[in-house]
Amino acid sequence: MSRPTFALYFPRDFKWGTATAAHQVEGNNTNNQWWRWEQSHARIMNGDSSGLACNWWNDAEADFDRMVTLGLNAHRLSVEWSRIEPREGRFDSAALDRYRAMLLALRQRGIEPMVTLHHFTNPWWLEERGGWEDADLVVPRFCRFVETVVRALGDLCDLWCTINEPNVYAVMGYLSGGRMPPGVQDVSRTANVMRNMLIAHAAAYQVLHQNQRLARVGIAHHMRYFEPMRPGHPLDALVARALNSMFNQSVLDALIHGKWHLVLRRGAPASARKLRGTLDWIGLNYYTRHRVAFDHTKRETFFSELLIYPQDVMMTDFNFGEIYPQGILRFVRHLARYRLPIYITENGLPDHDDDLRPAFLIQHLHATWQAIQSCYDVRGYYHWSFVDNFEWGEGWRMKFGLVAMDPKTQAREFRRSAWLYRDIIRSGGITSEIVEAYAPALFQTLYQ
Ligand code: IFM
Repeated sequence: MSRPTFALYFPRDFKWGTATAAHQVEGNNTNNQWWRWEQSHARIMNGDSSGLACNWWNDAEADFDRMVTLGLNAHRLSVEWSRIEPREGRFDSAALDRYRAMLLALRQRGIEPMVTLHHFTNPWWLEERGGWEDADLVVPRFCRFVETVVRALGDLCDLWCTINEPNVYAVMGYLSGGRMPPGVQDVSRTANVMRNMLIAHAAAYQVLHQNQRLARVGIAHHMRYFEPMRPGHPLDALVARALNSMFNQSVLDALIHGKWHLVLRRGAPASARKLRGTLDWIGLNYYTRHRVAFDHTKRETFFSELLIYPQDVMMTDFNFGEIYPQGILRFVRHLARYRLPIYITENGLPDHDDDLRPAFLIQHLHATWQAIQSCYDVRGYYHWSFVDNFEWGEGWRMKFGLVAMDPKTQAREFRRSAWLYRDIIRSGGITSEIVEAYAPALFQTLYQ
């Protein structure tokens, strides 16, 4: 007996995209703190460094052509502050021209750009003076940079993402003790950096609107799904709730309600009132679920994470995280209360042999579709990432791309999931034929 057919269609104007960040793809970004950090090989897995990355500074257009092959109509990329302002107050018009050329090339291919203004990297001149630790230093300089960018590129882009993952930047750089520069481990400095990034976001929001009437400004907010390691254990539940509040909710409460969370208080913080209402849309970067437990031996944070997962739990390569597609739906449901458009600004996984990605993609898009069915205003999905790129401290070993790339030769090859994404985009959604062809084991779950 033949199987029934079904089609889960997305809205006609849905943005089908991918996402990248300047330092991870451009190559030879020698003038920021990450490049310097990479020069000490012990810090990056396998002694890797970003090097030529994916050679986008010279030829992003070749990958933009490949995006056309897949039928993408959106791409999120970032501009590199250290290229545009290599020395304090000196702006490089050639760098801005190169970004103009990239945005134009995307538009000519029918791909709408979303531009991120800060994605983990700082010009060295800023970092040397304390970077994001000093609000008086960084906020006005970030605003001046943003103003320069919107004036130079505003005719080609109106969808702006001010800052990528302030919580990840702060935690990885100032709490993890070495996963990202400057390699600090200090709770209060972490909170301070996160707070300064949110202040800078709010200031940049005003700058963008003052310079572009129709600017649509948001943030890419990384949300992790925290659950107690031992279900029903009160202290684990407390830890999960605290992490959710500090990592996920604090950013939203600051930018939507103008409220700091307790953890963001250090000394006498400036009022958060100015931050209220500084989002035109919310970007959700969603990857994984984390099971956490109270741990009194962890003096700074009081929690530890489950590292060995039971057999039946789906994990990505290198234990990057647990695959939990329902998380997308749950977070969208949570975000919907703010009545703002939502973009899934990142979602993906490291999967070098592409054996997990097809099901991952279908399941996460299915959860997104379910959210849209519930009338939640999800406008687009940007898969992380288009092409394998430099994954920060993990170097080149984590393969996030729909397109595989060998950093030694720059050779590219579409992975099977690239064709899957193309077929979904072509069909306007997930059809039973697509599920049969790429992940037949999911058929029963999707057909309900
Ligand atoms: O590669 C990163 C990206 O720069 C920020 N969000 C998470 C991705 C995967 O780790």
